[in-house]
Amino acid sequence: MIFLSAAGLNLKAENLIQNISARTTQSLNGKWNYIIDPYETGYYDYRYNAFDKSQNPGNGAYYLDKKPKNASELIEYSFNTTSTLMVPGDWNSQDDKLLYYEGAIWYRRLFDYKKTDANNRVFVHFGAINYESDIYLNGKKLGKHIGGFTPFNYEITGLLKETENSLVVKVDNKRKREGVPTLNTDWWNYGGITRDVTLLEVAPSFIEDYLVQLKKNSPNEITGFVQLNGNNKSQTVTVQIPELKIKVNATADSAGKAVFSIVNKKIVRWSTENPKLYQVEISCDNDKVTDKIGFRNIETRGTDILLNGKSIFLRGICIHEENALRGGRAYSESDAEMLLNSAKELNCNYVRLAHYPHSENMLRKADEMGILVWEEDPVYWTIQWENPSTFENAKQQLTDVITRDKNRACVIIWSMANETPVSDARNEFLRKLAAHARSLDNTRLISAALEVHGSKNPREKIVEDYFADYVDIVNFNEYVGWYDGTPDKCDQIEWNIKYNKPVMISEFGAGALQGFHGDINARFTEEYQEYLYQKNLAMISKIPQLRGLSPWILYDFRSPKRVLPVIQDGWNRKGLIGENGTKKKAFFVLLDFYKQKEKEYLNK
Ligand code: GCB
Repeated sequence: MIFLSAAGLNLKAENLIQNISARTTQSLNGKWNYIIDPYETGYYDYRYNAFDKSQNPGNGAYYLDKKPKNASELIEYSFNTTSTLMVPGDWNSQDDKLLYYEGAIWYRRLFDYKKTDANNRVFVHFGAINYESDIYLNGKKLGKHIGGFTPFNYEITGLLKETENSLVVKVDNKRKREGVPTLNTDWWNYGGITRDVTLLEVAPSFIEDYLVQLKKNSPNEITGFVQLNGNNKSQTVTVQIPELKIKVNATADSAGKAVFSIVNKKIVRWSTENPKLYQVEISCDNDKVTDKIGFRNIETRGTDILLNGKSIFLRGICIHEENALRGGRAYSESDAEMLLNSAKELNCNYVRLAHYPHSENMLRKADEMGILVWEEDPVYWTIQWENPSTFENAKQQLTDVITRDKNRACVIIWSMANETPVSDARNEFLRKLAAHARSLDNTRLISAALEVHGSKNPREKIVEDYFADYVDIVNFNEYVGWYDGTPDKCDQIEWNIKYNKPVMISEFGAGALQGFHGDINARFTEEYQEYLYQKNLAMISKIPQLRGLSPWILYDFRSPKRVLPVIQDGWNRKGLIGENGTKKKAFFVLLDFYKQKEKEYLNK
């Protein structure tokens, strides 16, 4: 989260509030009025100065949400008479003329709010807005947020009225060279308020955040903290897990942080076969939050990945945050269910959530369904490695996803980046990012999707990367048979991977139009894709350290880079399932492979 005040100064981000759904809330989802503003007329005056930095913004500033007081007053916009967009939701799939739109759109929502207690505090929480947003309540700026896939919140206690509050959000999804991600990606740049907007009401001193997880390498010691927010910080907090008869008190320090540790021999650990979640209750004087939390250990030993001490093979698949069947960004519980059910049908025990943090619903569903998860910072391809603000941006997005999901047992891997070109600046960037991730969370594994290199020997494939020394699992993308020859090439490959660490293939794949049939050598047929999967699975099985894979990708997904008429028409066709929900032939090849792998690892 990066905040700029109206004066353009960097301010400390407001701390994220944990577990919104367990609070007293009022949803602001639904219809919001909107104004399309490609020239940012409502943001800049005619000298290109931002209205919200001016002492006297006048009638042109849309965030003031003005109405003419009489017939002669000049106001050249109106939210009251515009059409509406649904929130949450991307704008591209809601209005034909917005399909390719990249620019600014102003959203406005009116609401009434009556507090349940006059002393309480109220926050507005956004699940995600892509990419940059300026937020205003009742004509006052709350802040600016950068980053399209992470949550943020502002306190609005002092600005709130009982009736007719005007919440105005300027959303801008223009791609930027210095952004994270940058200009060039292979996915749709969905704009809008893409996740829930929620008002939450809390006591004057309340539980802002908490961590309740097993200590690294310990099967029976739960450690963590509770962070309080408010004037009365030095309180006693209580953590209870009734099913385990656990009740522990801890006293917060002057900064409001209470740390605790609980040893209990009866903990049933969360696993993919038995995704056990416990009801955890955290309370202080005037606040109580309950959550469902699983406890598990994850570590690597030599070339093995151990879940609760047992060697596992990660039977995975990559997923974009898109619901091809409905069209548009995925965000809801039912979207998460649909995507993860498809992964289950493929006999997956693991998903790679590419290429940015997905909605919290995905993680909560994966926790319930017993699916292990890779989460990824949107450090993709060629971002500006030497730009300090690009680094700060990537670091903040990583901080926010770790803050949000640190209590989810399903999350086992934090991924720093995808297919980034090796250079000194990139190496330093990723090294610092990984060190930061470890400083925030030492219990999970660090990885990144690296690349493969050729050598003078045309049969040899080398995985060698400065950053591989800093990861727990060496993951790499390879496209042998698609961008690199045809599937028969797989038979020739000799792997040269020197690392004594678990190795996984974070991507391989081939495009196929569902229902398009032909020869195994004909590109874009289901048969080509099926053959490529057969050949690739045989090829990667020769890697002795192989402990998992996540082929590219579960569903076909939209990408403006994919322009081939009839075959692509704006879709990346590497899905194992077509945009209509029909499984392609390769789906069943991978399913068979995963059934075998499951058997093979049963008694390890
Ligand atoms: C990749 C990228 C992924 C692309 C995919 C493709 O290596 O990581 O974002 O969509 O290849 O289809 O080319």
